[in-house]
Amino acid sequence: MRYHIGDLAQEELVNLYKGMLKPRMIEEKMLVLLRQGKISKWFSGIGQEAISVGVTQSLKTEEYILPMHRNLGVFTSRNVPLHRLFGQWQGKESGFTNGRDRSFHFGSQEHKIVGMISHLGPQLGVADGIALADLLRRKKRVTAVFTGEGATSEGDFHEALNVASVWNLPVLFCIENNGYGLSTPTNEQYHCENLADRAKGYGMESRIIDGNNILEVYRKVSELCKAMRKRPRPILVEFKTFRMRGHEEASGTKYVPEKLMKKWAKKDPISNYEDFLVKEGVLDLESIEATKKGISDEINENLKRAFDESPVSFDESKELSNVYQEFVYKEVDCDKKSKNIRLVDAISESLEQSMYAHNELIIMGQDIAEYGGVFKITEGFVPKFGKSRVRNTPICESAIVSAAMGLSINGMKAVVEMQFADFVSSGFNPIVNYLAKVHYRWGQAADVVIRMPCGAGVGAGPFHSQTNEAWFTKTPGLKVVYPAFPNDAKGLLNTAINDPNPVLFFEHKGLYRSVYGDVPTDYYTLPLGKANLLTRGERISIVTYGAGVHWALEILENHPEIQADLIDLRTLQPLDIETVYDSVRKTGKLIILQEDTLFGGIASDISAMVMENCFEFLDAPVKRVGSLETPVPFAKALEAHYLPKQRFEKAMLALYAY
Ligand SMILES: Cc1ncc(C[n+]2csc(CCOP(=O)(O)OP(=O)(O)O)c2C)c(N)n1
Ligand SMILES: [Mg+2]
Repeated sequence: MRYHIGDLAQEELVNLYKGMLKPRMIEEKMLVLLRQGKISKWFSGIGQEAISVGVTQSLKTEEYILPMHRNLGVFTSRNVPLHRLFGQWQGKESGFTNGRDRSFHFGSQEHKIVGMISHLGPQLGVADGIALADLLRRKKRVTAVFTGEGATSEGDFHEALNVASVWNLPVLFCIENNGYGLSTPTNEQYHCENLADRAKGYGMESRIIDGNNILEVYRKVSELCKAMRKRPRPILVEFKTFRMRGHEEASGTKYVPEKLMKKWAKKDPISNYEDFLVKEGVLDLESIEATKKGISDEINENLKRAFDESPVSFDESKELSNVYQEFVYKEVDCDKKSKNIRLVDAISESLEQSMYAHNELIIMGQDIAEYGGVFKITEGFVPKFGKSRVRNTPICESAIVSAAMGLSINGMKAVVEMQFADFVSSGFNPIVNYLAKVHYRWGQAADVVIRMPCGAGVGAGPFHSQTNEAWFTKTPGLKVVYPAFPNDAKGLLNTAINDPNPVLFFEHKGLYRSVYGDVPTDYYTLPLGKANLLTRGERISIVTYGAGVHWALEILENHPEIQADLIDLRTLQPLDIETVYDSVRKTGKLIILQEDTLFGGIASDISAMVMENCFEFLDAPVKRVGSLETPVPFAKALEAHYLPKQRFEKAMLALYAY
């Protein structure tokens, strides 16, 4: 291996050596502990240390870095205390996740490290968001993010690189090409010579760097970072290296040809560099021994500390309360001046006033800038807030949701407009796996609102009509809001934006331009988790939300004899179940109406909860009404029968007469 010292100072040379030695020695210790059954799982980065260490040392400490499962050297280079790392791997409280997640699945704002989620790809888009925040604040900073060559096959890789290039984000995309993704060799993973060549397709620069040569990594990456700070832009780097151990320790390396192992063993980044430094007279055997002894003592002391710590204990209320970031709702009232406007106008007003209220709120979505979005909700925003805050995005829901997460990590707020709620499936992974779990895992807020134009009755067929709230009410960590009136929509959206937790905000397209209401003209808020009792009656409770509220109101108007409590849930998570219980205890009869198909929907859960908690008060079985168990059909006659309005009327009258 050839090393060029160039203008590197002696101290830098030694720091790079020590920087690589520490993760290597920690790993060697971990392998021993693994064999003794004292730790559970280990993903080895042995042989790849030059990349983690070289890249981290090229960055400034205030610059974010997003490592993967083989990047222990990132953590040690950022001086994460070893007892905390060990505590993390043992599920102890001194770790970073209170025992809730394992290995390198955590972040630390203190160290500007954002750990991976198991799904690999999404963190590439998160890096985009972090870099976007830096760019908007005119901070001359680089964000570095890692991926293995295997994960470059994920759509997230393509999406994140494309967004970074279109938006000129200073992201250093680092591919560690170590020859294998689990057991899959590169020739079964991709079909081009160098992954770096892909950069051209994204309109981006790239480099190939020998990932086993620490001086090469450090010098070249330092240069790139300098250039990117000066002129923000993404760069793709492919580090050529090799995975010297199994995917994880238990799985072995049987499938790796012996020849390859031998070839790469000769290229070990540490022993080669050590020899070089000795030859150059920078190190001698004595100083090497002293360094090793120092690291070994540090490891042993910290290990003892971690082992001595008692395991985390279960505290149910702590577990439950840590799913969400604490949010103290602040009621903002405004004077009574109001205007009769449509649901669509109320949402637009909320967004506009929130943009004034939070100067670091960014709105992102397809065609939302000059075009104003397909529903024209952000029409006229660009002249007021500029294109940097009202951002058109490429068609890549996953990267944009991930980027919104990155904005939140870097202290900003984001609203993402799904063009149609149906398309959220293309951004599903980061929502349910990243945003929903990040606070519970390592205490990071996901300050993101995802707007969901949803619902049927508009003749739009199976892919533009779904009301898919049940995909999200199932997932702890998300909040789900679903207003039926302009007044609620504005106040609840304002609160959703204030709330630092991820909120799915459902907006029924069929109500956008058909429902009017008096809405205060100034900014105000309404609390999440509070249902609204729209009509009062002693004989039956009707629970619904969204379009169902308007169907129920219409049917009650046609049947003035019916004495009903009509409850508009307004938010589904948190769910105001107490209001439902109170009503059922009074009326003894409950019918739940939802636009979505029944199975697995919120109506089923409410029904079960009422059965469990109010059984003695019930005078009849709880009734659920929803759409037919089919996709949403297009033709009017089909759609009318798919939707539950007529079935609801019949079922309600039958229950009333029960
Ligand atoms: C979406 C997803 N699919 C599959 C896996 C299982 N898995 C975890 S790591 C891995 C291999 C990753 O290979 P590569 O990106 O090359 O990284 P390396 O492990 O080689 O560092 C696989 C298949 C996963 N974690 N996430
Ligand atoms: Mg790999």
